[in-house]
Amino acid sequence: MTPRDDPQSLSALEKLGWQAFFADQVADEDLQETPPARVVEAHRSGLRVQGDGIDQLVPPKLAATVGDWILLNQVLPTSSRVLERKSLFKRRAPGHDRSLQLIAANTDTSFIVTSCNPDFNLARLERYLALGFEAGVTPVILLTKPDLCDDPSPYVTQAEAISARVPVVLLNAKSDSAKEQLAPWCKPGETLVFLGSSGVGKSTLVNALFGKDTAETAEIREDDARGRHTTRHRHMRFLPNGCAVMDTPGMRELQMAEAESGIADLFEDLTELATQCKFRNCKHEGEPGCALTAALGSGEVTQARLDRWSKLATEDQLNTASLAERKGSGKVLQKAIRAVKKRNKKTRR
Ligand SMILES: Nc1nc2c(ncn2[C@@H]2O[C@H](COP(=O)(O)OP(=O)(O)O)[C@@H](O)[C@H]2O)c(=O)[nH]1
Ligand SMILES: [Mg+2]
Ligand SMILES: [Zn+2]
Repeated sequence: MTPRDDPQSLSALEKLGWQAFFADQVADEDLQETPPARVVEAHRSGLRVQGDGIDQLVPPKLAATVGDWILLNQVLPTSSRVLERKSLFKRRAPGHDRSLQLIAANTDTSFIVTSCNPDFNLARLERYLALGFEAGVTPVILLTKPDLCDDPSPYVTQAEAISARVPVVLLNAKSDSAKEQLAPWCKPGETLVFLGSSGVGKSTLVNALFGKDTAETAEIREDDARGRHTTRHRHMRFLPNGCAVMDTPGMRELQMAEAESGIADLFEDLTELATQCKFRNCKHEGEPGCALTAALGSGEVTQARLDRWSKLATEDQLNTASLAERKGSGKVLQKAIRAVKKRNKKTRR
């Protein structure tokens, strides 16, 4: 066992996923005054944070999410400093509120879970993957429930065709081998997140990793009104080897925002082809000299995939612009306030 693999040699903070990336952002004096703590649960009522000898709730005002590292301001917890993130999985919040919703911070691997059944949906999978790439995390597709279908191979083929950069693992979440199959990603000091629709097996996989029922799966709690108990809030638990594991509830709507580079990474080949179109503002709708139209003609690219790409890209542009506008109006407002203050000062003189 190398020291890094020996959980005994990890400090309390390292067991929570503290890495050099975070330590480098903090001066030693600050560590005393405002100790580091990690957000391990997100509820409507606030964020649960844990550190060396710390376990408390911070009111929801703090702009942080599960996985974040903060320097806990013990006098005014909502004024704690959120450390720069290694990675951030975010989406446009559902509903009319066009703001961003932070889902998971500082994860090293994001498992995108989906099942071998008719709920399998390429377009939805691509949304998760694009946001995963945008987050700066390695996405891995986990295909569950192979035991409940006659032939899982068409699902594997489709999943593997999405991107050469995304590994695909076929696994029965309820089997003994699940833990072993995920072991290559369960490293000490690293953080994993399980993402995907409700019912695909995320909590079952978390349970498989822990070897006991730490997460809640749909079948254990029978007292629930509908005989179901599903994950309601995002939370993180720690494996004995010092690997942090995050479980999330299913997200019905996964809207793109600020995900341009993630979409470009996922559709790498199309993005590259688009640079060869004759016109810079080519819409790839049959304009002369369009490299994508040519690729469609040769069968190199399918219309369905091209459509999914342009739908995501357009949605992202619109949502990103509306976010920028919101941010912009904030700045305009601040500028206006400053101008008024300045004027008031002058008139007082
Ligand atoms: N047979 C079989 N059942 C599974 C598998 N994965 C999950 N399930 C079942 O699917 C249901 C939903 O699983 P759960 O982990 O709660 O899904 P979550 O909403 O993604 O957390 C539960 O009844 C699980 O036992 C699998 O690979 N094979
Ligand atoms: Mg769950
Ligand atoms: Zn074109």
